[in-house]
Amino acid sequence: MAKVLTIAGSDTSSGAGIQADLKTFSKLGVYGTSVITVITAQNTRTVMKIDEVKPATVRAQINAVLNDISIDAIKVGMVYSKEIINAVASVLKNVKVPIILDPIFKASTGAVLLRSNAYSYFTKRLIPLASVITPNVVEAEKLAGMRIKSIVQAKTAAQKIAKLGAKSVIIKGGHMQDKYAIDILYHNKKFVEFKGERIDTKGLHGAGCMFSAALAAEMAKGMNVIDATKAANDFVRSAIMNAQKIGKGLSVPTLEQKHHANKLLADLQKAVDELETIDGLGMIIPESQSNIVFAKPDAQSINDIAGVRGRIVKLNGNVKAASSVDFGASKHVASAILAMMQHDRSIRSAMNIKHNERIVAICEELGLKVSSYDRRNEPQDIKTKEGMSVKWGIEQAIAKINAVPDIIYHLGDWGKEPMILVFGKEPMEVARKIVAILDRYGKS
Ligand code: PXL
Repeated sequence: MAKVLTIAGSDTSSGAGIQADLKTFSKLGVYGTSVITVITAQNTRTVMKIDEVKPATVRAQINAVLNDISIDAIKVGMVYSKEIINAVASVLKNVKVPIILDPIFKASTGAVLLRSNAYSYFTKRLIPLASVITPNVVEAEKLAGMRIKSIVQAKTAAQKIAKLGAKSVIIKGGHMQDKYAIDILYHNKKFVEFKGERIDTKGLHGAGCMFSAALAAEMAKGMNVIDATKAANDFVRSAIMNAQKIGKGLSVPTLEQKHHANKLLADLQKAVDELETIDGLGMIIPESQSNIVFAKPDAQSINDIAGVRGRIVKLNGNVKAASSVDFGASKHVASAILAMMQHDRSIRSAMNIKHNERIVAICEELGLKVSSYDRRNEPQDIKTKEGMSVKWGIEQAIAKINAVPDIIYHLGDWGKEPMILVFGKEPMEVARKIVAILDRYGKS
């Protein structure tokens, strides 16, 4: 496993600093180690106190890691004082692995994070050790001693910063257009531009730390600086899109729940894409069309369950998603999975298909556990309650075989089309079951 070291400050709110770095490493599948340079007392509103770790202790921490663990890349974040800079530089000057230097001058909340008398030490002792330096526009303006208002100026600034001794320079958001932000990478005397949808990082704390941490992680895995920049950009973009208000002040980019939510949507979309490629799938889609759903592990309501907006519809014998996947996009199939999850939390995905006796027989031939319920037995008081019918039916079907089935069908009722529900742990498993069913059905 690739191993990374971050040398940075502690942020009590975990939006930036050591805590953000370690979370980033973990998300990107590298092993993270950490050396703490300063302890900040801060939250999402303000930095209240900065306490320096003794320079000898900073040096000892770095040596403790490097003397034991074979580190593949090092990120340097907040260093604060000339004493700490000297301690860090004295050890890192003998190191051969890529060093990613993230200039940290000022907090988004305004606090000074590099003492003014330490600035010359930062440029003279640390920048020459950097494989990559990652300033934002404001930091790049200070380092290059010029204003940056255009792409041309950003490129000039990158060249000036490279002259301070960094091998590669990335100026983040080097040029802002209405819709796009352009990062400039200056590498081997050439420029590479990364044009992305403009994402507003105003009112955000910690995105820069995550970017340099992600860059270090990707380079530790062996990626070149161009690919690593692209990957780090994508990673931070997703963290920023998931930014949440954790406290009362600035939002922080998050890699937690909402990122999982995105992963869940992506997994569902993948299964939908797969279903769209299956020839003849339209054959087993009911008149009222289909949906496939995927529930969050702790789903409590249909808003915690993703489905295809506008359903999956028949098109020329195949199927097509009417729109994208989203939470709360399904009512019926989502209600079914909610009821199912009351009995088995691991069954989180389902899709409805057309009912006929042949399809039920095929499910049994395939060894799937099949159960059913009869809508005509549904009590009147349940029929009139929105969303209760499906729940009642699932309960009936589970009780009938005293187990959690793979397949539940019902034969319909006045105005209700007969239907089969295919269940699974995740959407790809459901898609595989559907493919197996169709395979036999198409041959019969
Ligand atoms: O976001 C810059 C940053 C980096 N490192 C530490 C910080 C901050 C911002 O407050 O506290 C430790």
